[in-house]
Amino acid sequence: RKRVVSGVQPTGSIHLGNYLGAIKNWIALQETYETLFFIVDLHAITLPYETQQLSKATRDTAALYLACGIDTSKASVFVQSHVRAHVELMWLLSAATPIGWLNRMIQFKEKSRKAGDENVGVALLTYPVLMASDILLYQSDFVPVGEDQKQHLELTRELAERVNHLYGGRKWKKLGGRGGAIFKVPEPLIPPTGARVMSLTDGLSKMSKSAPSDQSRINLLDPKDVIVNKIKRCKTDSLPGIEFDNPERPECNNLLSVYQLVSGKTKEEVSQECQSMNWGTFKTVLADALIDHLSPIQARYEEIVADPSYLDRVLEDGATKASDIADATLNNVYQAMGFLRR
Ligand code: AQP
Repeated sequence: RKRVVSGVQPTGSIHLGNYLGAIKNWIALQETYETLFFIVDLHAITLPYETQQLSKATRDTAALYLACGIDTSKASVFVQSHVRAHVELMWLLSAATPIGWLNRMIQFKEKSRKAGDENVGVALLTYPVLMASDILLYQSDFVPVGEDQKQHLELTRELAERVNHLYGGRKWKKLGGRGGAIFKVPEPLIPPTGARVMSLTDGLSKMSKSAPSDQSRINLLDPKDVIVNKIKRCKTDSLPGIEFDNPERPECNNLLSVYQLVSGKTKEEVSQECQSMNWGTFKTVLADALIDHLSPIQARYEEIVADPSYLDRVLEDGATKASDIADATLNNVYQAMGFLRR
């Protein structure tokens, strides 16, 4: 079976964007592909973070993966830092990564411009090399990517080809290796449209864990009254009716898309149902649909966290399975790069 890997950073509470844009799609992927889903804690330290929060956020994220429907009989779930090969391969890959490639990354440019050179760690620059390591270690065939990660995946592909060219093939064979490509070159898996969820307070910026205002997002673990309140207070407009795809009404399009995704209805059904509603009525319908969709996830989450040893076992098993694959790739890379074997 073809292999797919993906992960979410434990940088805060998992919100509706992470769920509808990533985790919910994984549930379908685990039926078709061999899947590895990890919590990318090593990426979570690239910007200033709370040391007191990291391990809790990591466990909570893992528990939410399971609560949302990731099935450990089908997928491996693990914590990135528990598989040491990620960091090791990253160093080896760094040696083959031109600095120019990293300097061109839009996310680096944006984030470093905001914080200033003296305030950002080198890890913000080298983040895409760690991401390449996350993907290439598992010889992944496909990687689900949102718009903002496309450039990083392209770098991963170029890096895989460069390493295959620099160290693979006959050169590797001469060193006693199998020869051929060291890494599989992964393809992007573009998620279904409409899965980019925007902020509740600004329909033009994406819903994000790190946005300062909690009012801007629905967290998967928000209690019912908080969901009702956030939807009541979210940004709207004064135009009549509720409609998709009107560029003048980004908030309206966003909330309608969210309603479509959580209700499981088609775009046409939702259009028909909501076109003549006023904001008050639509907000009640949306809040109810959100609560109906999230309540079972929240109930499963509570069950999972009530038994910490269960989660420990899941993460332990996941890390063992992942390490088997990762170590095989890492050993090949050491060999192909000419290192003395232990
Ligand atoms: N608003 C969103 N709509 C759709 N998909 C989203 N994702 C994130 N926000 C939205 C998807 O969630 C996955 C995990 O993202 P991440 O944790 O690696 O980091 P991110 O994309 O930077 O997510 P956040 O929530 O905005 O975190 P912070 O604030 O820490 O940067 C990815 O697949 C992403 O596409």
